Amino acid sequence: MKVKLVADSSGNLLELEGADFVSVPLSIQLDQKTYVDDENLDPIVLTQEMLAYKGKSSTACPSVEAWLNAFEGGEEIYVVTITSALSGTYNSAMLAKQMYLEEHENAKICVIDTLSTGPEMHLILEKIIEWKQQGKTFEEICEDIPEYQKHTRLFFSLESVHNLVQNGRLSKLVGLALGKLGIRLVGTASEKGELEVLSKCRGDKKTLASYMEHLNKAGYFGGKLYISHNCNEELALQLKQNVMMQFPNANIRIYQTRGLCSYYAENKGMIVGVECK
Ligand code: X90
Repeated sequence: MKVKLVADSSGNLLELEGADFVSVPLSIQLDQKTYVDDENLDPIVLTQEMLAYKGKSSTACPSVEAWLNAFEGGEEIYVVTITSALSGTYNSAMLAKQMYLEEHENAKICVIDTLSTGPEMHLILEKIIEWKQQGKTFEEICEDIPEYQKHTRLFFSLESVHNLVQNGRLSKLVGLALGKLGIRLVGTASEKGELEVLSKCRGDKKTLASYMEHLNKAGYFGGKLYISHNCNEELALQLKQNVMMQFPNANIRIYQTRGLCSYYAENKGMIVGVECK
């Protein structure tokens, strides 16, 4: 059985160690220009152009065709998507699954709605690789993923929610409250897969304290903690330092967000995926 792992580009991954992996891009539209969130996109340039651009902008989920291309050649396929509460990505992947199975009777496809995004998707993908290496079957993996999802969480901090509000992914009221300079919104992916506001903080120090508080509340125990940030390695490194003080053996990774997450997290936004008790 040829095993394939596929995720939409909100997972911020272009490749994945130990797997035959394909990233399926969402796209971002500023003015007349479309940015496809693939390896050719420079998220730093996108962020700069976003800062300079004052007009309307939007995003679009992958087409069914794009998913079908990614599935091609796969016999045992695991598909990891951004939350279906905020994007049509999961739906288009489910349609593609149906079509692929009509053409490939012996193939098996498991589509996972992460009810989250970014680094939490990364954690789930790595867990699938680990289980495959241990020899778990397709059926076992499909059954065990929801169990693993109970032990992962997503936290984020945003300096601007302009693009989330503009695209109807967050209420205008929250956006207004955040309008003041220097205020960051700290939040989490809710159980329903929506944005949930946890606190509003002024400055990096309070933001970091808020992360630590919520990590501890969630039962973070020093396992994997993957930090994706948009042009804010400084804050990511500070969070790493804070976490290491409490959990010296924490498994921490830091990386730049790709296009979709850069667009919604905006300049200086940070998204953190963690394993919890
Ligand atoms: O289908 C589309 O056009 C994509 C829409 C995506 C909308 C939300 C993306 C959020 C990305 C922002 C911080 C983390 C929020 C997590 C909530 C579950 C990142």
